[in-house]
Amino acid sequence: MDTPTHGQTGLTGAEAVAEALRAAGVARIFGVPGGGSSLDLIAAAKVRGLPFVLARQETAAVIMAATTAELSGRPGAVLVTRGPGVGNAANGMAHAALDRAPVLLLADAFTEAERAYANHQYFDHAGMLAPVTKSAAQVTAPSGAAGAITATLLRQAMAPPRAPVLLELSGIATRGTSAPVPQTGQATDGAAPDPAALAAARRMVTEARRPVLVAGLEATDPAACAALRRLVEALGCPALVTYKAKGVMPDAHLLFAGVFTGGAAEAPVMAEADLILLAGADPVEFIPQPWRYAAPILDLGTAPRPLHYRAPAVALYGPLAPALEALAEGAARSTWAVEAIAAHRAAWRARLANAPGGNHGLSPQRVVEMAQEACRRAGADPRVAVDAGAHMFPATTFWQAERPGDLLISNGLATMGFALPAGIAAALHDPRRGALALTGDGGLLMALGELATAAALGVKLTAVVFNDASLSLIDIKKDRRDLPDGALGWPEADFAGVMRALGGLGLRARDEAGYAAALDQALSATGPALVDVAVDPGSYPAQIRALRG
Ligand SMILES: Cc1ncc(C[n+]2csc(CCOP(=O)(O)OP(=O)(O)O)c2C)c(N)n1
Repeated sequence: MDTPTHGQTGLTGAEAVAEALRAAGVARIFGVPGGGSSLDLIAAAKVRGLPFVLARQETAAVIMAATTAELSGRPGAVLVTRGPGVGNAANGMAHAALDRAPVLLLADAFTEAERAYANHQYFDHAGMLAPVTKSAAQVTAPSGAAGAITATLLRQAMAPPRAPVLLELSGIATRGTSAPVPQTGQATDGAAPDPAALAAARRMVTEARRPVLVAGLEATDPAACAALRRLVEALGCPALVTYKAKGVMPDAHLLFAGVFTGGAAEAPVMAEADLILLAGADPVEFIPQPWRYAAPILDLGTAPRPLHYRAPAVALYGPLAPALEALAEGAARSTWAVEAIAAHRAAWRARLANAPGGNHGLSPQRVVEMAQEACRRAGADPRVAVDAGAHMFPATTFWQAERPGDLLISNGLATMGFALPAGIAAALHDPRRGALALTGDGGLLMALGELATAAALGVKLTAVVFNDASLSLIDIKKDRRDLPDGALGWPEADFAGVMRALGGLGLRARDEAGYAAALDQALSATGPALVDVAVDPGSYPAQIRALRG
């Protein structure tokens, strides 16, 4: 066991790292510890009032940290053991990379002395994670620079485009000579936009008669969101949101025109544009289909994009809020009529509607709508976390968001197993609002252990499982292929029973009346609850055709 070396001044490496995390505004550390440095770090963090949240699996822990980062605007932190801990965290890190979340992964590592002989559990952590990390560093004993190294990594993670970073720790119980903890600067908000690019952008906006704005993940920043709404209202133009920007323009807003994925469902309104204004929309948010529109693009973003679907005519990169504010100032009204925008919105919703449920279960659309109706009845205002799968289409279309962060999703990576850990993190972040996790049964099975995490924490979380005993999104794509039995599905599982066994409230619903009653009961519970609801997947194929073309 590492023991602190006394007789030297300054902090231990673990203390210096914990101080740097706290100075950067990290809210809590998630993870699954190993026996080495991660234990030192948990203890040092505890003394500094920084709680540790034990997850059941490392990728879930990274998703929790990434979600906390998205919601707080501060870096997320997660600690894992060396070897398998890092391996298990890799998919979470890929999520953080492609969903632009500033997460610091703190991984136990071998000391220099151990590296001379150790093979067991050793692989090159930084090499394995290189494609999904912006930077990586090590703290090895004894190091007086642990605080500074941590602060530098956190700054890099927060610098646009935000990204995960890796810090390998060994021997951090040792006291360094001195370890001053520098203040971690927040992302440089507020810098004025480049005058030439701004002038070009202004000209484009002024000359456009029918602009359409697409808000993306970078516009969830509160100042950017406020400025974006001012710009849209000044232009009186349709505004669409990506999945991650749900709520940047509220679904109930007169100028809200739908969700933009780059697919077919939103094409009619986009096709009428004479200017497409991408506002903080990262190309990672669009589905891999060729760009459909001829209108020139004005690209506003926090940082240049390495790859575009279509090269923008004008680009303005830097802090988003000042750029949007500068464009809103003096922006003239477009020729769009609100009635035309309302017609587009209604037609978009109609195209994506699910058919009524059948013998197999409820309409997926009704599962979403009824969940929101039940929240209103209960006076509840939970954030909603959505998993990857066919159920995400009704969830992202029919869940009505009002503010950024109302809907959480893995979109850049689109990983299954997201909704449950994200919901837990959202409920910890804001216990008053709590969270709903909307998940397919396949996605839930990938993160099932986190039901135990939710139960142990007692968080206000309701998981709604769209139970169709299959990987429906993949089933839709099988076409005429003759697949063996069991390739895309399984015997129906009793998730309510699983939830009860793990210490939460578990309920099962097989019709609308039963579902409404189960939701009421779940939403009035003080701790976590799970509603296992049978859904009829029959209308997914038509929905995905309407969505993607
Ligand atoms: C980790 C991971 N593995 C595989 C996939 C590919 N994939 C996307 S959706 C899906 C099926 C999801 O099934 P389920 O969770 O039951 O939701 P449903 O489609 O039935 O709504 C699969 C396998 C993925 N996105 N993420």
